[in-house]
Amino acid sequence: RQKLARLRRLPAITADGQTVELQANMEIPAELPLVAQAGAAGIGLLRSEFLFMNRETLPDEQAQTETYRTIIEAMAGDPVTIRVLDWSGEKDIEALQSEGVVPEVGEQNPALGLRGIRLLLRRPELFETQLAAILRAATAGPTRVLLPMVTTVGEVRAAREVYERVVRRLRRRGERLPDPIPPLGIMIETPGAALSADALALEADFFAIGTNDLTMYTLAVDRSESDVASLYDPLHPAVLRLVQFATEAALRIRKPVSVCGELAANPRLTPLLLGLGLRSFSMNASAVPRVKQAVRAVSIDDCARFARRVMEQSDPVKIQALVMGAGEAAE
Ligand code: PYR
Repeated sequence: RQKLARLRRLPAITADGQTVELQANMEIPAELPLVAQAGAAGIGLLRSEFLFMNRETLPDEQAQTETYRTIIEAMAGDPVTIRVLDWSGEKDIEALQSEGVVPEVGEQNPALGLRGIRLLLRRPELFETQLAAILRAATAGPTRVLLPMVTTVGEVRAAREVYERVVRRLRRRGERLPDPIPPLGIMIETPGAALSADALALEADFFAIGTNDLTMYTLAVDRSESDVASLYDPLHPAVLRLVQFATEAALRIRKPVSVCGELAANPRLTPLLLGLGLRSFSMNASAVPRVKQAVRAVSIDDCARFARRVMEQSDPVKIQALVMGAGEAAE
């Protein structure tokens, strides 16, 4: 077994020479040292909710710009994918309530409610401020913008119109803008998005597959509910087929696609995900060394063969056995 610490300086490259991108998910800037320590090649998912939490007023464009810039600069040339605000009814963000951005009366079913891009398109001033801040900060290094909870091509088109309007406004203001303008991608985290991935891939610049929410919505399971938690299974064939469908839709027209849910953080699943054609993963920083070790241990041909065997199965128990068995063989 290779020392995990030594792996930090080694490239994430398969035994047969395929480069794989291993990035970190980040929730708060305090995690930056961890990201550096883990040897992650950038931030694949920067959740921006922290900017809006524990305060009574919304952060203005300048404050947001400075925070994003600090993070982009700290990554020193490695890319940072910033997910715009993914509020949903169960997230208690006081500033959004006190400034009247979100309804005061809670939704019956927040997971199916005014979440992510749905809220941002209803509150363009909130969306525009965040996009303007990201665009200004992005002069500091490679940046991508990620839209949460997209389910229709219309949402991507509407979001891109807002984005382009913000670019024009900043230009008129005489702001320096990044060249090129950061790509605008989407989360694939509902079965609806996954199954229309071919259409969405034409509109979005990249995909980030969020396997946690995708599993929840596909299997209709909230894993924080103990009575049903055992039904929560990211290896359920329905979830894997959606991941495969979305991945292939992106790859067919050469759009970048990554996985940023917990599936990506489990080194036993690395061969399966590589075998499905995925080459980019974002995970908790602490998981990067073990996943890198798993990447370096396998060849793409073997992974593709293995993925075909897994995808032939329709029984979650057999899939579990295959995947865990392969993991043990690789260790
Ligand atoms: C998800 O997997 O749903 C994320 O948001 C990462």
